[in-house]
Amino acid sequence: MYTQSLDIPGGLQPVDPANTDVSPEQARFDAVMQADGKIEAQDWMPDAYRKTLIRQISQHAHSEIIGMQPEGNWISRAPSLKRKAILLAKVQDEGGHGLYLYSAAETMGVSRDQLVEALHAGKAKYSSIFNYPTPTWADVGVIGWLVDGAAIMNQIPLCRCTYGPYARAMIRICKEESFHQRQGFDALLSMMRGTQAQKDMVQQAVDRWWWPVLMMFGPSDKDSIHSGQSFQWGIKRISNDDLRQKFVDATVEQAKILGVTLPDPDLKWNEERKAHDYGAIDWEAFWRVVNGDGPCNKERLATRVKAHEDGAWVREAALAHAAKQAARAKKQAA
Ligand code: FAQ
Repeated sequence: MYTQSLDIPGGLQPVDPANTDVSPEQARFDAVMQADGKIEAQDWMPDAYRKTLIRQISQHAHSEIIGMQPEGNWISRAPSLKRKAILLAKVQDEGGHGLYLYSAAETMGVSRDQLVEALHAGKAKYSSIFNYPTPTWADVGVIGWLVDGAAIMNQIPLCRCTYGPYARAMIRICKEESFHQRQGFDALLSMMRGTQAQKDMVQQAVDRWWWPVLMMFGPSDKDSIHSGQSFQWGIKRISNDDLRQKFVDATVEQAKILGVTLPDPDLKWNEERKAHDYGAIDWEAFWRVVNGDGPCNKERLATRVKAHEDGAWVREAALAHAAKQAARAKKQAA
């Protein structure tokens, strides 16, 4: 059965085998939902289920691809060979995540070209968090620690999503995100054991990223438009606010080990709730960034479009090679 922390009007209705109003396909789908099973690519599914998953998976894929930019910016300037090798591997992993996720979306009947076109035309969303700059090396460490940390918190429950291809992609992605989070924390720990200037640099980066990271989990539950339906379909398992709370509680302890201050005067342990209270999130700022007016939205999109255009020759060469191979195979078979 579903575990859900949102109050869904009507809740999940039991499947009634005597109900002949629904098609056999719908009845099978409902039974899979009821049993908390998996829907696979070849299975019938309601259009709205398909649409919501294409929306979420493609936004997620775009986030991974655009998300390569803030850290990619530092590959040529990493402070040592070791940090450079780690960062290179991490950024490549994010590119790989984007590819698994585009493949998962393609199993639902949409082409990668369509998805990429929507991104490049500014019609598709990607995570707000990747529209902020990385002015120092400490920002790279903070992305690993906090952004990947938030991503793991949000993505672990997605490993149990009812859509099989997405759930399986998420298992591998989460394993890699775990390495990403650890490497960020490790880089920051080294800096916090260094000079005062290094410590200040880390604190300033934490100050820059803390609030945008809390926004990554999406609008508060009362304003989340998709959560109710996504819970019913077993796509979402834990609400935006509950995940945000889990993240805050886990991060406070890690910040103590690092020796940094989280920039929120209202952040304090609430003994009654057995959780931390935290200050108000500036949702207007969040929506401004989501709607294209963040510090780096234009730059991120322009960089992505240029990279795609510069890579046109690679795609053309791959297609020409594939056509040649197919013609050769056909000739041999004749
Ligand atoms: N940014 O009704 P809800 C990463 C939109 S990957 C922009 O609550 P839902 C790895 C939402 O799309 C990070 N838009 O929506 C990495 C919807 O708009 P729509 C990405 C946002 O889907 C690390 C509207 O607001 N992770 O970090 C955001 O139920 C380092 C209403 O919201 C995923 O995509 C936002 N932050 O819940 C890579 C995980 N939040 O579509 C490189 C999968 C909400 O109606 C470096 N996605 N919106 O136009 C999810 O879990 C969900 O889609 C949520 C949103 C939780 C993000």
